[in-house]
Amino acid sequence: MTKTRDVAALEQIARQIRRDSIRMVKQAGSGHPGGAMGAADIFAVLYGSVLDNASTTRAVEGPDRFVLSNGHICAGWYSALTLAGFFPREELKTHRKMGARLQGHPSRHKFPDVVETSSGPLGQGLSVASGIALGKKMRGDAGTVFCLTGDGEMQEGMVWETALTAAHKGLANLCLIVADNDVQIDGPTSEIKKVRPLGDKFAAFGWHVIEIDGHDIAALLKAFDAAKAETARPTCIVATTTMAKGVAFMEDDPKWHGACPTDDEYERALNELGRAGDLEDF
Ligand SMILES: Cc1ncc(C[n+]2csc(CCOP(=O)(O)OP(=O)(O)O)c2C)c(N)n1
Repeated sequence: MTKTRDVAALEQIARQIRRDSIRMVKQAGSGHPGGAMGAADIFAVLYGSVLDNASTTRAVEGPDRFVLSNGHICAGWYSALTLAGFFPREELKTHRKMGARLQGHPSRHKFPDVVETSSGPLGQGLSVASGIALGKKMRGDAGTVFCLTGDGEMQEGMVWETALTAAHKGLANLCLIVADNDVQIDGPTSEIKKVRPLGDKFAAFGWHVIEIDGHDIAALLKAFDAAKAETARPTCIVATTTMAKGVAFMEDDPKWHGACPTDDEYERALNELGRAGDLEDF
């Protein structure tokens, strides 16, 4: 895929990621469509435009690097990786199958070419990303390390230890994106254990904070530009998202954190996302 800053083209990539996520969960009979669809615009902008990784066939080689910390939303990430050409799209149908490279939670052992660190246990990815960023800084290597987390994930104490460390070390080459949909597995994050306001918290920890609508492609492009231009502090992009964005009956319903659609729901979801331009190749 040629990198682009064209908003319409990136929106089309995001739509494909949403369709792929639903298809992958349906084919597996289980999985996590909501977070994957909610982060589709973030994945589309990262892989369709921002990440400097076109010079390698191994996504873990960079110079830019990406760590998916909220591993349960990997259907959307795997889709973005195929669109960026890192493995064949037909492999998407192996998602969550025994022995497959595309495990239901990303496995570094199964797929070392693209998975920086196995994820599923929440809270750990930012530590790994900041370690990679620190190594890069010490070697004087170019590139930015991006890490995606959920908002419920911010309840993990390890995240805040890393927030302290990354600011202390001045890791300007680290960019955290929080997909803040105010939904976690059991209900609204704000009712279970609130984490907002995330921007104020990261600013207090000494981070460069950018708060945006996580479905606004132009705002995402601008935010990633600002993160790459930052020279002193790590950046936290607080991206407000809607769980299962794009399909009205699924949106904002914690049920779709981890559920497989019925045949009827599946058809309705794909119809609402629209079939125009659908690659339909797996
Ligand atoms: C350490 C840890 N505790 C609990 C879980 C179980 N779990 C998986 S996803 C999830 C909810 C996370 O919420 P959020 O980060 O907001 O993700 P979203 O629901 O938006 O996809 C939980 C509690 C886990 N994977 N790891």
